[in-house]
Amino acid sequence: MRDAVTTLIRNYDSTGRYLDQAALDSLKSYFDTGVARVQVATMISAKAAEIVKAAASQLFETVPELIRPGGNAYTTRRYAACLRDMDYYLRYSSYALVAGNSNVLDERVLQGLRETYNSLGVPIAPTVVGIQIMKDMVKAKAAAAGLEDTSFVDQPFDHILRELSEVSV
Ligand SMILES: CCC1=C(C)/C(=C/C2=NC(=C\c3[nH]c(/C=C4\NC(=O)[C@H](C)[C@H]4CC)c(C)c3CCC(=O)O)/C(CCC(=O)O)=C2C)NC1=O
Repeated sequence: MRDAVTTLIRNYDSTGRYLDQAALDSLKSYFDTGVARVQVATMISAKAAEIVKAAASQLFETVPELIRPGGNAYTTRRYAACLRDMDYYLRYSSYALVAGNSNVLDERVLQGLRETYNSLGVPIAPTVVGIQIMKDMVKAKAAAAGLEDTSFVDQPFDHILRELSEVSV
């Protein structure tokens, strides 16, 4: 599992270089957003259950077939599995936010996920919608908490969205 700093050092070490201006600029931008990253992760930790519940409701309003007979989230067990998956995406996104790097998502969440979803018939497109809704909610809450620039919040969510969307096309 890597973060913004270890990834950078690893790259420079592999070619035996001292850190150059580009490296220092990249580190500076990571440290400049450091406190904000921790603030957003703290907010996510405190409101995770609320965010997952609200995002799932919005998803099921948008795609009601999911929870009707024949839908993939129909039955209590599958409904719970769906919310649990959304909680996974949110929790690991909060780790990736603090790390400033998406490696934790690749290693712990995305590896083998498409195969699992395909074999169980879990539809990717509405999963993407659900993650997008959580991203928008987290950004709105961060902005409401007074954060001026929430653009760094996009990174982990967009990473998952990109990786998942690749399979749906
Ligand atoms: C931490 C990393 C991690 C992830 C990401 C993960 C996902 C994951 N989701 C699963 C199932 C599932 N995932 C869903 C999710 C959904 N169905 C829908 O219609 C919606 C679109 C969507 C919710 C947004 C459902 C319903 C199942 C159960 C499918 C079944 O058993 O038939 C399964 C199969 C095993 C199980 O049911 O627990 C895995 C492994 N597991 C992990 O350990």
